[in-house]
Amino acid sequence: MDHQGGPFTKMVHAGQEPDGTGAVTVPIYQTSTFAFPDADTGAARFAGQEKGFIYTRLGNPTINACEQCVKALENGQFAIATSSGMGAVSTVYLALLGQGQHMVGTASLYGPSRVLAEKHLARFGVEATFVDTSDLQQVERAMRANTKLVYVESPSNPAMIVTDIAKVAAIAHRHGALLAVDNTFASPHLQKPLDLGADISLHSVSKFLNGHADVIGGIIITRDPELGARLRATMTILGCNMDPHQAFLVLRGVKTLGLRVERAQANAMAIAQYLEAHPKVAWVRYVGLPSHPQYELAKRQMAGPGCVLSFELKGGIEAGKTLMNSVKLATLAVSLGGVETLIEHPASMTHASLSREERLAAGITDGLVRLAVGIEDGEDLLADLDQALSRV
Ligand code: LCS
Repeated sequence: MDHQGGPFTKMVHAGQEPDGTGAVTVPIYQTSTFAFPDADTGAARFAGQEKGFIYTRLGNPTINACEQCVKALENGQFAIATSSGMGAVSTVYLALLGQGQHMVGTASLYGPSRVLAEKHLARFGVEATFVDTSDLQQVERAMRANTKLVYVESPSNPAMIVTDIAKVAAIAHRHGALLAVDNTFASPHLQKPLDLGADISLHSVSKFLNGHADVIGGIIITRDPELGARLRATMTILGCNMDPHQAFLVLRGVKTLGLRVERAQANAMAIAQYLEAHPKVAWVRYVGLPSHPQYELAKRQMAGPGCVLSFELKGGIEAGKTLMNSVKLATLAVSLGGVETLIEHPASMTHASLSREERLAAGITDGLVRLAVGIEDGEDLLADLDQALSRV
């Protein structure tokens, strides 16, 4: 029942059968620990010989339902929910990398995902090389004998670079490495990395999966039992578990994932076309525009171009600031993937932790503005941008 049906059916039902009470909505099991019927059962649960809950950091029915649902959306076998997207990234890195080992990543990653590798894991002897993963030759050249992980964000935040997941999976596997894909920007509705050959897919659930800008969370999905067990063991020892209340909100948000993404995507397409034709706009980077360098690849790999775009005004960062200060409907805030439209400046906000050289190499120019389009009326969003651009 769980894993059958189309994507919209799975969003509403997967992992969410009524429990013994008949509750139609999965209840919030707000408990830290679970009573054992007797000592032998407690011991058997700890030994993994008997199924059953023990302690919420290790598992909980509400969190479990959230994991089952998202896992079904990406055709995975195992899912591990985490306290945040960074909790998911940390779990993947720490589960797969050790002293003397190396990872290759997308240069234009979400800033902290890169900083975690380059500045923190480096202290423990892990090496990292960040390249433009849309260029397969750069990926191939970066691989070393000790490369254990290739870590791709596609589309990438905020340069919207698209990486060929199937081809990078083949490179990684040929070198004995695993491929993890941060699928946050596409969401499970538009891209299924495991179907394309990735070993791991992960998300900041704070974005599209939850969708209402009221939860921080993350999730990791895989098909491999050994990998699933290793990732879960790492998450529980790090202690970056999702909370039952978070899981309840995410389950509620996921029910409308497809509806939200499809509507926001239609708005994003209209805005991208409007901006590309505007005389004050220098360039627009949107996966759905034929001007995007990986437009054809994205059409093959994704079910749609998504809801986020970046652009730069001819007047550079000063013009961009005027625009960001002049919008009235769009909100000046970081994050994305919610029902509301958000606008931000990556160089001074989400990607300020990278050096200017690193940002430029990753395609994040000083004047780049990121627009995460929501589900408002498209005409209202266009009118808002139009009045803001008239002030530039
Ligand atoms: N991966 C991607 C692609 C992200 O965009 C983010 C957050 C994370 C991981 C981390 O997730 P978190 O821990 O925040 O749940 N991206 C943000 C952004 O672009 N603006 O604010 C946060």
